[in-house]
Amino acid sequence: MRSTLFALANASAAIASAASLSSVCTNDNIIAALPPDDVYLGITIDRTYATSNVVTNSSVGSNFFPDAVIDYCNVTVAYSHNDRDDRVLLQFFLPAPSNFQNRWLSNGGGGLAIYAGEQSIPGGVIYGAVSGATDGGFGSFATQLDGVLILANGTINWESVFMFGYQAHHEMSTIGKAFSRLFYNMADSEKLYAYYEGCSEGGREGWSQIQRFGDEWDGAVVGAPAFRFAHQQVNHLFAGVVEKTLDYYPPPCEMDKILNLTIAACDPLDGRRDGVVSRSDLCKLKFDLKSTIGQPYYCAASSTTGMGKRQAGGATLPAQNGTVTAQGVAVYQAITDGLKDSQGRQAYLSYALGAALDDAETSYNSTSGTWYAAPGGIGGEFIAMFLDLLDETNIDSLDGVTYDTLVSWIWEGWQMYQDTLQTTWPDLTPWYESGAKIIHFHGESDFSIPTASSVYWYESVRQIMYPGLAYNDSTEALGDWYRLYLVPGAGHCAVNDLQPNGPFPQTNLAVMIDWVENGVKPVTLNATVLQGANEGENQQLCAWPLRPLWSKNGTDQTCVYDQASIDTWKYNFNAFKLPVY
Ligand SMILES: *[C@@H]1O[C@H](CO)[C@@H](O)[C@H](O)[C@H]1NC(C)=O
Ligand SMILES: *[C@@H]1O[C@H](CO)[C@@H](O)[C@H](O)[C@H]1NC(C)=O
Ligand SMILES: *[C@@H]1O[C@H](CO)[C@@H](O)[C@H](O)[C@H]1NC(C)=O
Ligand SMILES: *[C@@H]1O[C@H](CO)[C@@H](O)[C@H](O)[C@H]1NC(C)=O
Ligand SMILES: *[C@@H]1O[C@H](CO)[C@@H](O)[C@H](O)[C@H]1NC(C)=O
Ligand SMILES: *[C@@H]1O[C@H](CO)[C@@H](O)[C@H](O)[C@H]1NC(C)=O
Ligand SMILES: *[C@@H]1O[C@H](CO)[C@@H](O)[C@H](O)[C@H]1NC(C)=O
Ligand SMILES: *[C@@H]1O[C@H](CO)[C@@H](O)[C@H](O)[C@H]1NC(C)=O
Ligand SMILES: *[C@@H]1O[C@H](CO)[C@@H](O)[C@H](O)[C@H]1NC(C)=O
Ligand SMILES: [Ca+2]
Repeated sequence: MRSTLFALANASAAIASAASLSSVCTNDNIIAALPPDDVYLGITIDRTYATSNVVTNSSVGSNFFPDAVIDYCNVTVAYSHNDRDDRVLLQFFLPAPSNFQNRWLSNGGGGLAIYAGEQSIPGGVIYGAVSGATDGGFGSFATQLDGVLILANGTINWESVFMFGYQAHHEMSTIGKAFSRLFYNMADSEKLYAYYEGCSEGGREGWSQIQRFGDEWDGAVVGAPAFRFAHQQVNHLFAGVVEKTLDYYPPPCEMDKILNLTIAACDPLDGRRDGVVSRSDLCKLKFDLKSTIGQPYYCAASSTTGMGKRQAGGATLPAQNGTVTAQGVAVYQAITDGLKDSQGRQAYLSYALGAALDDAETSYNSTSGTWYAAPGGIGGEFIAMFLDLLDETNIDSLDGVTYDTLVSWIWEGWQMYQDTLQTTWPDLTPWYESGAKIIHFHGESDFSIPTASSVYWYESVRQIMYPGLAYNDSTEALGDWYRLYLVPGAGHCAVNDLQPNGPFPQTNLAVMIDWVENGVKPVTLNATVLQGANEGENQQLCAWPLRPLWSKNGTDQTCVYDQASIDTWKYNFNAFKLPVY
C-alpha cells in the first residue's frame, strides 16, 4: 500500500492519497510535479504552463475498453526542444489519488494524426493509470502530420517526420512516467508499470517504440499497425490501377454483391453459421469467386454522404441493377491476389476474402453515365505529399500509373522513410531482454490495412529472433512474450456491420495488465460480441498460427494447427531485391 501522506518533490503542498480529485487537480500541483529537464536530454519543460480541470461522472466506452463511469483530472503541459522554436503539448488524464494503481498508459493516434482524441485515453483511467497523449509538436492536438509536413513545395519538415515516426512517443513516455511518480509521490522502490495501447497508425506508433526502446513499457497492445508504411500507403492505390489495367470499372454495387456472396459462402467453413468468416484462409482455399458470376445485384439510387474514399460529398449515385460479370470477378480476384509487377513478381499482399474492398470503390461521372477510378485517400496523399513533396493532398489522376509505377513508388517511399515511418525493424532483442510483452491483434476482415500484413510481420520477427529453431519451437518461444491474434470478422480497428456477430477484444488492456503484473499468459485472447444477435457472448481468440474451428454446430471452438491454411498467408516479395520484413 502507498503511504497515506506524501509530499510532492520541490513542493510545499502535501496531499493525502485519500485527497479528493478536486483538491489535487490544480495547476500549481501539476507544475510542482513536472520532472527536471534532464529527464530527457535536449528538452526544456515549460514551468509556467499547465491546464487542469476536474471531470466527474464521465460515461466512457469504446471498442477498446468496456463501458465505465470515471472521474479524472484533465491536464495539459508543454515542453520545447532546446534551440528549436517549437512547443510540444502533452495531455494526461490523472485518476484520483485513491484510484491510482502505479500505472502509466501511452495512447497512440490514427490516420495521419498522432492524437486519436479523448475517446482513446479514458481507458487508462479505468485501470488506475495516468493516461497520456501527445500533439507531436504540430501546433495543437487537432493538427495532423499533413498539416505541418510540407513547409513549401519541395521543403519537407523533417522534424515533424521524426516526431511522428517515433520521437514524440519516446519523449512523452519518459516525461509522463517521471511526472506520474512525482505527482503521486511514489517511492523509488515502487514499480510504475508502463503500458501502450493503439490501433492503425497507433499500432505503428506502438511498434516504433517496441523496435527501439526495450525499457519504455512493460506491455504494448498494438492493433492493425500501419507499419511497412510505404507499402501500406501505396497499396491503397492498387485497386484503382487494377481497374485501369483490366479496363473495367465495376459499379460499387457489383463489388458489394461479390463480397456478400463471399461472406455467405465462407461463413460456414469455420464450423459455425453465424455470418462471420472466421477462416478467410479456408475461404481462399475452397471458395471460387467465379461462382458469383451471373448473380443479380441491385442497389437503389443514393446520395453519398462523403464516406466513400473517392466520392465527392453529396454526389448522387444512380440505381445499379445488373448481374455480376466475369470482368467484375477478375478485378476482385486481382485485387485480393495482391500487387505484382509486370513480370508477375509479387510486390505486396492484400485484403482477406470477406473484407470489404473500399479501395476499389469507383466514382460516377453523371455526364457520361460511366464509372471511373480516381486516386484519393491516404494513398494519393502519400504520393503527392510524402514522395513528391508538394503541398497537395492528392495526385491528379491515375493516368499512366501501372503496376510497375506502384512498385517504384513503394521502393522510393521505403528508402525515403526507412528510418522513420517504415517501422519494420524485426530484431526485437532489447524488448525481449527487458521481459516486456506484446499483444498484437488484427481484424480478419480489415479493409484498410491487410490482415496478412500483420501475419507477415509476425513471421519476420519469428525468423529473425529464432533462426535456429523449428517452426513450432519458434512460435512457442515467441509466444512467451509476443502473441498475435486475428479477430474473426472484425474490420479496421473496429467491429464490422457486415459481420455483426463477430467478437472484438475489448478488454485487451486488462488482459495485458494480468499478463505483466500477474504472469497470466493469454493463451487465447478474451473477446466479446459487441453487437448483433449474440451481443454479450464471450469468445476466446486463437493465437497465430493456430486457427479457430467450431464443432458441434458452432457450440465448441478449438484452435487448430492447419498447415494448408497457414501457407495461404505466406508471401515471397520477389519484386524487391532487399528482404521485406
Ligand atoms: C456523480 O454521480 C453520483 C452517483 O450518481 C452522484 O452522487 C454525484 O453527485 C455525481 N457527481 C456529480 C459531480 O455530478
Ligand atoms: C481537457 O483539457 C483541454 C485543454 O484545456 C480541453 O481542450 C478539453 O476540452 C478538456 N477535456 C475535458 C473532457 O475536460
Ligand atoms: C506547388 O506545386 C503545385 C503542383 O505543382 C502547384 O499547383 C502549386 O501552385 C505550387 N504551390 C506554390 C505555392 O508554388
Ligand atoms: C450486402 O449485404 C448488406 C447487409 O449485410 C446489405 O446492406 C447490402 O445491401 C448488400 N449489398 C448488395 C449489393 O446486395
Ligand atoms: C432490374 O433489372 C431486371 C432485368 O432488367 C428487372 O427485371 C428488374 O425489375 C430490375 N429491378 C429493379 C428493382 O429495377
Ligand atoms: C465525365 O464525362 C464527360 C463526358 O464524357 C467528360 O468530358 C469529363 O471529362 C468526365 N469527367 C471526369 C471527371 O472524368
Ligand atoms: C506443430 O504443432 C502442431 C500442433 O500444434 C502439430 O499438429 C504439427 O504436426 C507440429 N509440426 C511439427 C513439424 O512438429
Ligand atoms: C473477458 O470478457 C468478458 C466479457 O466477454 C468480461 O466479463 C471479462 O471481465 C473479461 N476478462 C478479462 C480478463 O478482462
Ligand atoms: C445448428 O444451429 C443452427 C443455428 O443455431 C440451427 O438453426 C440448426 O438447426 C442447428 N443444426 C443442427 C443439426 O443442430
Ligand atoms: Ca462462421
